[in-house]
Amino acid sequence: MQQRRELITPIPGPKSLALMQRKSSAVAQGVGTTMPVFAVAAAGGVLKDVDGNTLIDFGSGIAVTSVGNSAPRVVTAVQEQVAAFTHTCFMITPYEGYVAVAEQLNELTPGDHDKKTALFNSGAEAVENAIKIARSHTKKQAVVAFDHAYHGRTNMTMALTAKNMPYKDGFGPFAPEVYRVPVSYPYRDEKNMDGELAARRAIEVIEKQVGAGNLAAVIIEPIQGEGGFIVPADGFLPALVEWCAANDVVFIADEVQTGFARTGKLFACEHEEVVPDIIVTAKGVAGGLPLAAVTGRAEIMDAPHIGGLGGTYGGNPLACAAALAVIETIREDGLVNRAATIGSTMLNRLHLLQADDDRIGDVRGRGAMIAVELVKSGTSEPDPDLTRSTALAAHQQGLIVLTCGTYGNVLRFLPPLVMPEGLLDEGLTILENIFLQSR
Ligand code: PLZ
Repeated sequence: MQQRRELITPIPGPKSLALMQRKSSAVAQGVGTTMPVFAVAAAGGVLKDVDGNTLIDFGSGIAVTSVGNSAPRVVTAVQEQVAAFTHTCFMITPYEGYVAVAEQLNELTPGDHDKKTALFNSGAEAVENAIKIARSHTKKQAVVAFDHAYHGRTNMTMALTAKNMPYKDGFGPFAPEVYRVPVSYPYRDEKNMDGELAARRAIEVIEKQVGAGNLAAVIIEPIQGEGGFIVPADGFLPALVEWCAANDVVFIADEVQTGFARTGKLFACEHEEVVPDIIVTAKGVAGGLPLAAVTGRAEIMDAPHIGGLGGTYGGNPLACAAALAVIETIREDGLVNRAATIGSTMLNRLHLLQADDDRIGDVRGRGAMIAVELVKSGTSEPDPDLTRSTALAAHQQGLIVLTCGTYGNVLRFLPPLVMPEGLLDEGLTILENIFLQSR
């Protein structure tokens, strides 16, 4: 596919608008739309719509197509698998692909201890299972999650998720025995709040309000995703891991958004040499096919009885074939380093922009997971309106960007790691011009 932005109609174009009308009539409105543009093809750094426009993709379908859409090795692997067999159910008659993915995950995830893996379909389903496993292992029930956390839309994961609108409103009651504690949010914490102090603040709440004797697991995104691309202060994650280890509490890293080379390491935990007891992965693992995994210490993973874990489709053979191709692509094409380079380019350009524009309160992130937090000029008061209007202007110019954040004031950038340098620069220039023009 041609790696070039090309707009031949307004965005959205007439065919997209017509399809949006059909969508509105046929699809439940609860399933929202960030950008009313219907896709027909995507590859490398671009996505083509039904009207023939080609857009630059700074979203990767929310950090999923890290190896690029329809990446060549993924296409071949899935085509071979789809012609061989599409499903047997791994719990009925197993197949090698599932085992091979488990072996790879056991090998590649942080820590050199014995590990085991179980596969599922979605990030939320994997998080649910991580909690089941931690409870089974510890024989305890409480779970601690953090302010600004996002873990999914199922009942347990809604309980773990912090933000009410749009994820939880009206959908309760939520799973019990979930407790929320403060995270480290360097931009909004008091200035003296370093990582260790922030960890102590969280641990004090845990000890006072939950009690280690009741606590099965602490779950955290090493960089919070939907909550606003919040990178905790150095030392925060290691201090939590240490406390968990000393208190028979399973430390679960939710790397659904940060995993698989996204942050310039294979896993975001590696930035601080954090070794989680359980790591949850999804999204980037299978290049767009639905796959998720729970990988952890063998003795923890083997706590549930035989038959206690599973699901009809978990570790579907097409998704497993895709995952093996993704892992090969990341390794062979050096995508971990590529993510780090994308990160330096984005951070440099955005810091320059911030120096001239005091509505950009913070520039943060790691690798190809970068965001700007937008505020009212010269304050730290969130500006969700500016965030919305900036994203809309980008969309109209053929640049796919997403927003996030508890206050709806974070513009986030998640380009595929195969984004050509020229398109990365062009996307950043579009953003710079939007900020210049809206001043
Ligand atoms: N954990 C850290 O980022 C999914 C959600 C989009 P599923 N994030 C995108 C939306 O509005 O639904 C996510 C995540 C983290 C878990 C999940 C859940 O993964 O595959 O969407 O279930």
